[in-house]
Amino acid sequence: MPKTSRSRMVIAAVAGAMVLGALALVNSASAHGSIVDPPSRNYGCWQRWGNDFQNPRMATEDPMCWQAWQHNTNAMWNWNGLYREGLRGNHQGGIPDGTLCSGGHAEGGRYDSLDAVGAWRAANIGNNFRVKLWDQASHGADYIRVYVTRQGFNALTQPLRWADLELVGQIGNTPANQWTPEPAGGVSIQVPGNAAGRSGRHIIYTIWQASHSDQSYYLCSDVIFPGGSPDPSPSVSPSPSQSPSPSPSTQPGNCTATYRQTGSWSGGFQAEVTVTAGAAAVRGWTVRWTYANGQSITQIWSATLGSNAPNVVISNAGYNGSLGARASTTFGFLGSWNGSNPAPTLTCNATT
Ligand SMILES: [Cu+2]
Repeated sequence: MPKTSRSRMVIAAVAGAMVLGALALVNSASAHGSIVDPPSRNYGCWQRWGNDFQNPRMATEDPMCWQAWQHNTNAMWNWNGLYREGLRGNHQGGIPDGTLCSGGHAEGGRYDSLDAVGAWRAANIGNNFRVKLWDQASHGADYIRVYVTRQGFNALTQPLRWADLELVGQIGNTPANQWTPEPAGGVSIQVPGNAAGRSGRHIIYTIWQASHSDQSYYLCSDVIFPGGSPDPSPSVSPSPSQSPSPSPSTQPGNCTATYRQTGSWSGGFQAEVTVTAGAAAVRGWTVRWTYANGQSITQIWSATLGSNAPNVVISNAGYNGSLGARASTTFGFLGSWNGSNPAPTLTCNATT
């Protein structure tokens, strides 16, 4: 054999060993799990958009997934890695209210976008249901606890707190060899839950205490139980008032707007504005503010961006301009920032 060809083979063999080594690393780093049915927030975003995560349609069709992808793509690529270590079962102590879906800023905040409050895609399920946990690494469980938000909790507007959760199902120590083998690797188990008395949109919160070490997973799945009122959406919103109004008047004071930052990370942030009608019903609204520190809006949902920073002008979307007296609606957006990011002062003008 000529010398050159032999050295190529040696090089190829070394390169092959390096690739195998790298693959082993990738596998051990990613071999964990999540709730896949009804899907956890990031597993669902990965399932729906993993092959198409830069598609701008996601911003309007699936805005909560969009903000998650914008925040950190690794929250989706590593959908199986949302865990904490060493909490010794003190889940409430380690995870502040409002951060339950990120496991209390697990992995340095990689999953913080999952705490964002809003219209996550939700699965329709019955009051007697099962959650399916896919455990790619065959850890098994010391226990799995399944909680559901109490009836009356509003997942569209309220951050998730421990006090909102009620235990509806659990299993104890269950070694992986008692679970069901999965064709794609690892094992799965289904845990039954009974959420009697629930209707409409809720969050299922699953805590999986894995068995191989003190490793606990915190998984939010959005669901809709039978009955209850549907989410507000373009197709079910009332059409604008038909009352004749030859010259619509736009006056300050017909509405108010409040600004709330719901997440922040290096270079980016998420915020939410609540628009509330005054003593009279309104047919449309416009919110204005000035960003004084270089902030800019990058994506918006449930409203129309008329003018971007520094002099921001935002109007209602087609379906949320009509508000009854003192009724509210919200819109959300993603922005960029550098240096400082104080809340601006808002003005709201409504068309009556
Ligand atoms: Cu693991």
